[in-house]
Amino acid sequence: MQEIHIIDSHTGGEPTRLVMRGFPDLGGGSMAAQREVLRQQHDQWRRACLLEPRGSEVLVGALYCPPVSPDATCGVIFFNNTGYLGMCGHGTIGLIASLHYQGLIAPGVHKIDTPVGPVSATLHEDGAVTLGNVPAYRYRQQVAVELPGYGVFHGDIAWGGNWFFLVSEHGMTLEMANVEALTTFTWAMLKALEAQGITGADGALIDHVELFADDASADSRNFVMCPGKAYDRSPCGTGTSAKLACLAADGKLAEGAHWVQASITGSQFVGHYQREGELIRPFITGRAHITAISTLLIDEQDPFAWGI
Ligand code: PYC
Repeated sequence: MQEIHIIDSHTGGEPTRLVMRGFPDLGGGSMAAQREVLRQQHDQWRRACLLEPRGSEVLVGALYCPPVSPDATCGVIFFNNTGYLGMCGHGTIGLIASLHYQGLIAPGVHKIDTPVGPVSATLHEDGAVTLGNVPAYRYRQQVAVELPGYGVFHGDIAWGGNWFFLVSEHGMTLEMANVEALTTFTWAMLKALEAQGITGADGALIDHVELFADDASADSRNFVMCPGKAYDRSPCGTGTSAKLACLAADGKLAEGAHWVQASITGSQFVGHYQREGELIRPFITGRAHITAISTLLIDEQDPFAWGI
């Protein structure tokens, strides 16, 4: 039997499965280099942890790693049912809450190394967490994409730690009752972006689509489609960062002013930004709740030991 020691949490409804022990050694180097070793040599561990029969497409995994920077608390590599993420906002909030629950960190500011650069995470006395994300920016404005069977839509392309296509005019109703249609629509949009060669900087794949609508108790409500065809139950930390970059670029939100982003489930993040030259530094505040501490067992006799 192989054992993977995990702690599960959710942030605004979106689950994070933090792997504390059990994955193979990744040999050191930068977090990006370690993510490549995991991807190329040990990907079955990601699959065992997140795919059926132990997981589902909704889970985001976070591998707890030793820090790379001398002043960092730890490093982390995020992954999901189909592959690996650059950064993950809700996952960083889940990571901090999970480390605190285990008595490994105290309230204060923590530097966390990620494959796309260091981030800060402030654990407040009341348990809330503020992520200081990697710098974000809008790359292109109102790019047209044609969706077979739907029509032509326009969206901004922005980096918030992952690549996003942000659409405000879409004609869809952003309500839980409409999740199936929203999933079909945004998945078609992700595929159309790829097929039509619409990318982030340097040809990077846009792997998240974000739709916006009005919300009665927030500045906006979103629906975020993630790379593994699961929608984000939280307002998406990297997606909210991308949104802040677009708001800043449009002059619609002043530096330091608060933006309340609601998700399709009704959970909320509060964001603001600081200017850093042409880029912005997004800050996202949310809360995570611990849901389980357990040990995943991998029985080599099991035909589905490494996931379905
Ligand atoms: O919160 O950044 C986020 C995120 C990315 C994918 C799922 N959640």
